[in-house]
Amino acid sequence: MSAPRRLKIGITCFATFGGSGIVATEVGLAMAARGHEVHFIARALPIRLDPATPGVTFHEVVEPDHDVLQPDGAYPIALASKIIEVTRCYRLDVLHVHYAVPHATAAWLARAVLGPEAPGLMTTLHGTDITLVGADATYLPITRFSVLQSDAVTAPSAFLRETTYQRLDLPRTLPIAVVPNFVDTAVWHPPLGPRRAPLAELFADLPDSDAVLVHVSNFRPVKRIADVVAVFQAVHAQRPARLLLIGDGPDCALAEELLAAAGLQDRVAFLGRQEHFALWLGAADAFLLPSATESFGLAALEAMACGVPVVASDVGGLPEVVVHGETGLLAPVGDVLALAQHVLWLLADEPRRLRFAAASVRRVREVFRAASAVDSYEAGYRALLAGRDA
Ligand code: GMT
Repeated sequence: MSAPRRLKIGITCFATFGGSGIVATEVGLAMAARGHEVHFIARALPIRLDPATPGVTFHEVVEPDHDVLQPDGAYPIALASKIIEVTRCYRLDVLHVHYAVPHATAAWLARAVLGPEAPGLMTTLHGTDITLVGADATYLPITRFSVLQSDAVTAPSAFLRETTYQRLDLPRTLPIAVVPNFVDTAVWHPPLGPRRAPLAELFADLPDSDAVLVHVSNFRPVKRIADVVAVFQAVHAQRPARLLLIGDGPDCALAEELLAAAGLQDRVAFLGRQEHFALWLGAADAFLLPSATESFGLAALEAMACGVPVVASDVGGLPEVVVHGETGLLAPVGDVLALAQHVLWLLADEPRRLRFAAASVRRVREVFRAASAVDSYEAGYRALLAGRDA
């Protein structure tokens, strides 16, 4: 039997901090490690991508500076042009775009120009591209059209698959495969040394009895940063607590303001944007994710992989990630008192917290294995190519 053909794969994603770019990068790196030729086509070097990785080439999308097209307005056209250029130069077999808007649209445009030499197209939906941006009445017809024009469509959760059918009014005959987010457990694992040791550089004095909570996000309104602060405040009212905030975004200032108003700023460490924060995660007792919606919650998965139980909103794809009462605890969106009670209950009994921590690590290793997700994407590429050849 001959070896499976080496594929030439183009990957398009947003390069900034955010789950979709991270997943895209991990998929590309894993494909390169499997011997495929991978071309990242993005506006900037995607976060966590080392361009020196063997088998990987980075192609920067540059928007020409013309007065009539503001730089942002030019992005989809510049991206389509780059996809055309890279496809012609490297003869891409497959283009895998992450985040439907405007990536699937730019891919459709590029394929229309390329004609018979066009690569197959897989579109991976990530969440706000459907729930927020794509379903906006302004963009809806184009989002729907672009998703329909893809040869394969994936979503990270059953929740997002169902939401996409409903919001975009798509026919059920269009398959949307659920490929969950995943983490590299060689990077995201429980601390090997004393769990709280890294915190010594953040807090001069940290009694063992203090609870340590952590939140990681892009600090956008959907993350409900005010609820992170309110939960922390309610926990601290019952037992001394500390909070680690990792990430950056529009609502960072709000967090600072609310924490200062509550007189809690000295109990909080703002760590800003970080690429590698497994050590900080592993030092915490619980991870807070009170989002308004979440298609999956990659940050929750990273916390679980580090042995940190998640206390989160019972919304979107989160119940598919966090098993209530086993790896974490869920409460309705906005119910900060219930979330705080969950944290207090979890931390009231150390053997209980350890049970949740061990169950979290186990679940990541059993259900969200990188190899399974990468197998699914690779099989998807081959199936769509076989479909085209047929
Ligand atoms: O969380 C964000 O706001 C960033 C966003 C993105 O598109 O980068 O994340 C979305 O995609 C992630 C990767 O698939 C998911 O884990 C996040 O749950 C999802 N965010 C939302 O649905 C709000």
